Amino acid sequence: MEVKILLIVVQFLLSLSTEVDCECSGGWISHGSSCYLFVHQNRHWTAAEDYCRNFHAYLTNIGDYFENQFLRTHVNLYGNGADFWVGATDAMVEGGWRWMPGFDPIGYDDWYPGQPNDDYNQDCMQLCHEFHYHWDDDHCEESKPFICEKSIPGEVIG
Ligand SMILES: [Ca+2]
Ligand SMILES: [Ca+2]
Ligand SMILES: [Ca+2]
Repeated sequence: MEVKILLIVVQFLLSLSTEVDCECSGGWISHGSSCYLFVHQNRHWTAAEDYCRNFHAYLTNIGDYFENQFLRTHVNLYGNGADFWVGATDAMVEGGWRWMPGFDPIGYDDWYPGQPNDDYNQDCMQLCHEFHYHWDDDHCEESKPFICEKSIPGEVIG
């Protein structure tokens, strides 16, 4: 019962943050200085990146704790138990994780304990359901849902 009430409160807060937003177009959700699209279609990592680019967006870059918590809360409520691709890869240099497309090194991080483990060459980052949506590396050619992000015009990319 208490969990149910908590979920209702969280959903209410999420709906508030959506309602006050005048910047994001239909289907996109506002948080901070960005708009996010949670795409419930299975694509491999590169195809997911292409999909986001079609919207002048990119696979989400997670810059801080608050952005991470926003994304984790959302997929926890609405993710249907799926894993979600996000925008970092170490395909160029093993262990040299970068946010695409800007090649920005990872600052804040939220890897699940023991990850990234590069298990049989895992080079793409996901929010992993099994790991309570903390970060994990997985095989880029696997198909799964993903999250696009674009910065609100006039604001700095975060
Ligand atoms: Ca971001
Ligand atoms: Ca790797
Ligand atoms: Ca892994």
